Amino acid sequence: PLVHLVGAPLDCGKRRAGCLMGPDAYRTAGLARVLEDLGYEVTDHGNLHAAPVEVPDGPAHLHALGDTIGWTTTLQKAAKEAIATGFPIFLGGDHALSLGTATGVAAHAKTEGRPQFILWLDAHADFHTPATTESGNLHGTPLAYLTGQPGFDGFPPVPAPVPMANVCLLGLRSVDAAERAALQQSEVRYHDMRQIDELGIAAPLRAFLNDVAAANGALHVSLDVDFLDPAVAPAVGTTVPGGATLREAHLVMEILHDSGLMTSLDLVELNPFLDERGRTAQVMVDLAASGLGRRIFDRPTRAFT
Ligand code: DIR
Ligand code: MN
Ligand code: MN
Ligand code: MN
Repeated sequence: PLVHLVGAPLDCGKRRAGCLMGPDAYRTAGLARVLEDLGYEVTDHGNLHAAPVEVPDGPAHLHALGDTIGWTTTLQKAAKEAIATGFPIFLGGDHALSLGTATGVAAHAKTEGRPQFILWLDAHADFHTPATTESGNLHGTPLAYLTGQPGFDGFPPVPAPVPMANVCLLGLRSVDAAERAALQQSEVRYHDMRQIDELGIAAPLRAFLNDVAAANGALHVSLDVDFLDPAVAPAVGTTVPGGATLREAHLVMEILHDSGLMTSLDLVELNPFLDERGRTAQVMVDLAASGLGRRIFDRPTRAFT
């Protein structure tokens, strides 16, 4: 099987700089070698750049609108191409990356007659529209865009909007008022950390994956560094305490691999400028490895009864 590594050093989705170094941090942490050791053929496509766009006169509160539109154009096309021949891993870059990657892979799924599903692993809901965002940071908007919400003037049209019911958020613990209201009125599934504390992380994930399998869906997974607790993943500008443990995150990725359903993956929001001796980059590489089949043992050992 073929894995495409697509470097997307975009840093336009929020104000704090540093995510532009993300793709090279993943390379330095050995992502390609780890995947080759798992038996994949790996092609590293290097780092892409934003398509030049005329900077639209958007609302003044939106940060780096033109740059974000340019990246969305580039990544939508790159994602469509990459997923046609293999398993793409998009190396971010901040979460504005998914404006392009998720809509690109969804366009491909549509050509195959398969419904697209989205698993969003994040402390945040990223469900703002340009009209509701208070920060003006467009990394907080990809889920609204990819589900076809209005207000994204100047962005490329969404070729295949993902139905709200096909979206699952896991790990929430920082949701703005407008997002909270919109989510509660929508068919999006969302599981906050409190629910994960009570149910464990496997149960809601398995329920979602059952629906993906029943629909013969394609599954795009978007992994934000801040899904993890800052104690294990400090290299992100928007740390929120009380996140997933290292084992909860690995379990998610291991279950995803067992399911055979994941068709594409974003690794986003890593800010190497904030890291400690590369440990967050290493954690993200290890999680990708679990998602692509790294195992402690090849078969389960006998359970305690
Ligand atoms: C906040 C933070 N909800 C915003 N969002 C994200 O600016 O809209 N932080 N995605 O990582
Ligand atoms: Mn395909
Ligand atoms: Mn995010
Ligand atoms: Mn986040």
